[in-house]
Amino acid sequence: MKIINNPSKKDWNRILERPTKTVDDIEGTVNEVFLEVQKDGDKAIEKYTQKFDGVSVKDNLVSENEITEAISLVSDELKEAIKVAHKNITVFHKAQKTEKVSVETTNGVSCWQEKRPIQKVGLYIPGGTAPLFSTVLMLAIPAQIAGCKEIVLCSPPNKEGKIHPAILFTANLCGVTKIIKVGGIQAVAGLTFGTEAIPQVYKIFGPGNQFVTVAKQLATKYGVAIDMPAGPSELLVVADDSANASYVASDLLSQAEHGADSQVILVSTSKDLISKVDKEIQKQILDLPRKETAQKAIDNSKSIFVESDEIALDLINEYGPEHFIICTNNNDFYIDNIENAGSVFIGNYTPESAGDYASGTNHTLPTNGFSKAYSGVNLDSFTKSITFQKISKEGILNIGSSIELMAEAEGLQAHKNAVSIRLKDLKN
Ligand code: HSO
Ligand code: ZN
Repeated sequence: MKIINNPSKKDWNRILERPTKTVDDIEGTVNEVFLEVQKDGDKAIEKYTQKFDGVSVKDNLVSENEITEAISLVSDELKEAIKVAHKNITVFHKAQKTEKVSVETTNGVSCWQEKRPIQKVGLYIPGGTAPLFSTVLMLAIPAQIAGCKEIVLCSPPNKEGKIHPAILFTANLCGVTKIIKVGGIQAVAGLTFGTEAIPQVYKIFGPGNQFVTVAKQLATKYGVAIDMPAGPSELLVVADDSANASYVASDLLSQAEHGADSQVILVSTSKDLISKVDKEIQKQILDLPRKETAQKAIDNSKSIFVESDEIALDLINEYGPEHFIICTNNNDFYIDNIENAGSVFIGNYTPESAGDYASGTNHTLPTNGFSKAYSGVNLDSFTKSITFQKISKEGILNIGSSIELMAEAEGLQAHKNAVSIRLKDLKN
């Protein structure tokens, strides 16, 4: 990792810059696939699955038989582990349910707010080098708790035209209503327009490569909501001499192995810790099966020495990490004052992997500084709030003249009339 010593504030932005890629050339392809899926439906889906995934899939709906087969292929040990995670994620997300909010703002004027599930949601689970069945838990569990009626999961088929058994096992465990073997841009386009095989949905969730990310953005132009703009994984650790350097190194590597474009940052008030962590990374990385990927990410990553916790905090809030690990003598200072982070992990025994899999929190989180304005996926991501109001005769007498005056002042006579006509009756 590159070591940066006490950088001045004006350099923070440059130092903390994320590895970016250009999307210009992708947009053309995404547009083309969208237009074709909109026009030709499943025929276009089949064509692009052949083209991008290199496999011919005639019937892309996963059958009961395929699910039964997948269940038999997952080891009992792994099934148990997934169930432990399932339980904790369920407990945490069920606890996020809120009561209806109801108040009488003025005598006779009742207002309330209630949440309703988004009826149809699409969950995208990437294929590729790591089959992220844990992401199925993170998306399908809150969708089910929220009460979404249609939960459609799309994931790309491998060269044998199959989805990884652990993904199918987990989807089945979490009450996914339809599983479709389709990935990439064509999956997002299918969920956006609907085809005979793929239901149209109101909101699309889940991570993916750049193509999926750009496709999700295009989906919003057609009126489909998305969870958040996605980007490569990030982790920022703040640690001092109270931290265990080998634990810190293991955490940094855990995010680095996601992709060459992952970004991991260590911020510390201790030069000694920085050098210990660096040595540990070099040692631990040798044993990783994904060491090449991790090394590329580490090459782009930074250790930043700062002189105080206050400066560290400032810098971290400026960056807004997706994952933030705190391992210092002063943990409460960071806990109380962190403004921008997707998910926070505290102390020597809270590895980020815990939140990735099994502690109960969600791992679908805002990257690329979006933690300044976005929340990670949570129960509310699968609901929307509806407001209600009921006004009595007394209520309209109480607020009617204010409405009349405001409507008049905005030049909206019909608005005023809707109140005046009632007040006149009530006053007679
Ligand atoms: N850290 C990833 C999630 C993940 N990790 C899935 C392992 N499996 C993005 O938050
Ligand atoms: Zn991870």
